[in-house]
Amino acid sequence: MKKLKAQKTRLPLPREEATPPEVWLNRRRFIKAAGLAGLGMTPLLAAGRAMAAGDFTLADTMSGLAPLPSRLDQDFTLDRPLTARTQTARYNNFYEFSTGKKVWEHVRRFQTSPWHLEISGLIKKPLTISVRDLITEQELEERLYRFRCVEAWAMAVPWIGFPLSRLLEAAQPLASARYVRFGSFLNRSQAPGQNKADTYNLWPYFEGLTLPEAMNPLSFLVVGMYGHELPKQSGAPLRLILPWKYGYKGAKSLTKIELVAKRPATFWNTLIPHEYGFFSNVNPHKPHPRWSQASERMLGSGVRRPTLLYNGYQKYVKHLYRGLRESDPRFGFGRKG
Ligand SMILES: Nc1nc2c(c(=O)[nH]1)N[C@H]1C(S)=C(S)[C@@H](COP(=O)(O)O)O[C@H]1N2
Ligand SMILES: [Mo]
Repeated sequence: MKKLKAQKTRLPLPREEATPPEVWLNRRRFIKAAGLAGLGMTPLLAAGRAMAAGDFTLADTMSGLAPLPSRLDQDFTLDRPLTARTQTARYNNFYEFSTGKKVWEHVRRFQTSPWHLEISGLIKKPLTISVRDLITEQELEERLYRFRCVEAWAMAVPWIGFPLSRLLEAAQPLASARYVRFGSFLNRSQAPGQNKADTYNLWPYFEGLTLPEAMNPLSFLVVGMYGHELPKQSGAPLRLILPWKYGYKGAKSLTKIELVAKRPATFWNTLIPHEYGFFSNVNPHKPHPRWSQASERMLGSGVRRPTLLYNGYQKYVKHLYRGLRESDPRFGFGRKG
């Protein structure tokens, strides 16, 4: 997203074998049956040893992540192989730590436990809950989702979490609540990117959805991936995943969910309004001002695929946007994008 800098179309990364979803599912079954969740770490440690920042390796960012038992949601099937776990761990967007992709090199000091999520605003039941309690109290699901960054790279990931609607319903939104605002953490001593006095200095990261978008069954609060807790660089301990939207709509390392009456401002839209709109649904026909969105490049394999409208999730979300322009007063008076 760096302004004024063209995006590279190829990654200088070695190819790595991705996993067909069937193999992932069978492996999960095997691991569950044998109680061997730790086994999944072995190839990863081998790969991580070869990548080090000083004495800190990629493997260090993933060792010690607790396995998270979950139930596979069979509704979400993939049309492509899963992205290898190490690829999703070593190529990230997380501007609190770095404007480059090797975020993992900068997360060592980041403390993600204990962690609290606050739900506030136009609701009957304001609530602050620890992520520990969320993980033990919520029934966790595993969902295989496509993921698309606005920069035209993509991945396919087995996320673990639960529908955002569950928390919102428990909070009991008032009739006046029309939007949901999301806020990430602020910790300048642990997140080096939050000290930079440059154009990105709007911390903490903030995003927003309409209430119907937030209540959509696809909107997923994520606490894990690949059978384990989230690595720090992937937005530990809690992030939002909205598979029909560009990746930046889903805030990582979430601390706040607030129900509001007016369309909230968002981080990227505030910084570069003509490039990053409020809705930002994946759309091959709407080019970014600086690049095409017609195709995407899979992390790891480098395979190019045609971009799917709503990232292939139109049956779940199309109705939310029928006949609606971003400037529609029903969606409040934000800036167009
Ligand atoms: N707090 C926060 N959340 C964020 C970002 C960020 O910089 N800070 N980047 C966004 C962008 S642009 C993308 S593509 C995804 C990247 O998630 P990943 O690194 O796990 O692939 O996180 C999104 N959420
Ligand atoms: Mo992104």
